[in-house]
Amino acid sequence: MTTIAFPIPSTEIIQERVAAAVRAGLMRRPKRLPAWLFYDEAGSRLFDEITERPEYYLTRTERGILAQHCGAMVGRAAGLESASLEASNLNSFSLDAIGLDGISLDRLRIVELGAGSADKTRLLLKAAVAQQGTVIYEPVDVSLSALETAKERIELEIPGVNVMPRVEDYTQGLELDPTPAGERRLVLYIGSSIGNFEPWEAECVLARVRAGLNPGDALLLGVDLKKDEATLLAAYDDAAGVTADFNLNMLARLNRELGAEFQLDAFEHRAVWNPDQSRMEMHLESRVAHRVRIDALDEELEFEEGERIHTENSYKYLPGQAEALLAASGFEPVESWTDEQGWFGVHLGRVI
Ligand code: AVJ
Repeated sequence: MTTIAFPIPSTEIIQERVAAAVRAGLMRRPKRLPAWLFYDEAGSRLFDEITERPEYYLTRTERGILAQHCGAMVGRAAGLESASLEASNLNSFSLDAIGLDGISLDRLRIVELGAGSADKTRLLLKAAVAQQGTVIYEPVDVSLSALETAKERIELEIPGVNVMPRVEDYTQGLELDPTPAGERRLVLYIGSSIGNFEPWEAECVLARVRAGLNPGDALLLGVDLKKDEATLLAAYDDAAGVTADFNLNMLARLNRELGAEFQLDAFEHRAVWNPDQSRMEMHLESRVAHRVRIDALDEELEFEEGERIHTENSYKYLPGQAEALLAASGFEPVESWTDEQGWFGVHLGRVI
C-alpha cells in the first residue's frame, strides 16, 4: 500500500522552487546554491557512484558499523536495557534458548528519512525481521519515484518487510500515523545527511522530527567525524572525478530546468577543508571572467575570474557533538558505535 501524505508537487511547482532558490542564492555575495539541488536524477546517480569510489570512506565505514552492530541497534531501540548483552543474533527463538524469554521487547517500526540508503538500510531491516518476524518500513522522501523504486526493491529482496512510503519533506516535520500500543518507532537518519545542515539547522530539523514521535521511540543518527585533512580532501575530490561531475551537475541541471547557459568547462570543482567550522566545503570556481544568461530568470549573471559559487557544507563532528545534538533536540543519548579508526559515528537516542 502506498501512503501519500501530501499531494505530489507538479513539475511547475518544483521548477518554481528551483528558480526561487537560484535567484536567492546567486544574488548573494559570495554566490551560493543549496545542496539539495544536487539530487536530480543525474545527480542521484552520480552520488551513488561517489559512494563506490575508494576515497569516499563514509558509506563503507558506516556500512561496516551497521553490519557489526545492527542486532544490538534494533534490540536497544526495542527496549533491551543492557548495552552489554550481545543482541546481534537475537530472535524470538534464541531469546527462549538463552533463557531471556522473560524479556519483553516492543515491536519496532522502522522509519527512514530519505528513501532507502540501499544496502545499509537492508542490514537494519533484516535485523528487525530476525528479532520480530516482520517489520513495517516507512521511508520518507520528497521524491515519489525514489520511494516507489525503494518499495519494489526492498519487498522483493527481504521477505517480512512491508514498505509504506510517505511523500513528505521531513525537514518541515514528520506526519506519521499513530502506532498501536506496544509498538515503537526507530527513525533512521543515516549516511551523514545531517552534515549538510548548519549546526543550528541540524538541531531544528531533529527537534521537528522529535515532535512527530512518542516517548520511547528512537532515532539512529549517522554522522561523519573529523579526521586528518588529506583523507577528507580526497573523499571530496576523488581521482576519477566523479565528485567533480556531481558538483558540476548542479549547473547542468540549471541549464536543463531553467534554460541557463552555463558552460561547464568554464568552472572548476573545488573541495576545501574549513578548520574553523570543522566542515568540508564544495565550490564551483569560474576559470575566467564571463557572463551567463539564465533564461527562466531573465537574468545575466556576471562572474569574475576565480569567483566561486559555494554549493555544499559537509560538517565533520567532534567526539561528543552528536550526543550533544541529540540531547539538545529532545533525545536521550542511549548508545554510540564507531569503527576502529573512529572515522564515523552511529548514535542511538531515545525520545524523552
Ligand atoms: C550525502 C550529504 C552525506 O556530504 O558527504 C558527497 C554528499 N558531497 N560528496 C556528503 C556529498 C560530496 C554527502 N551527503
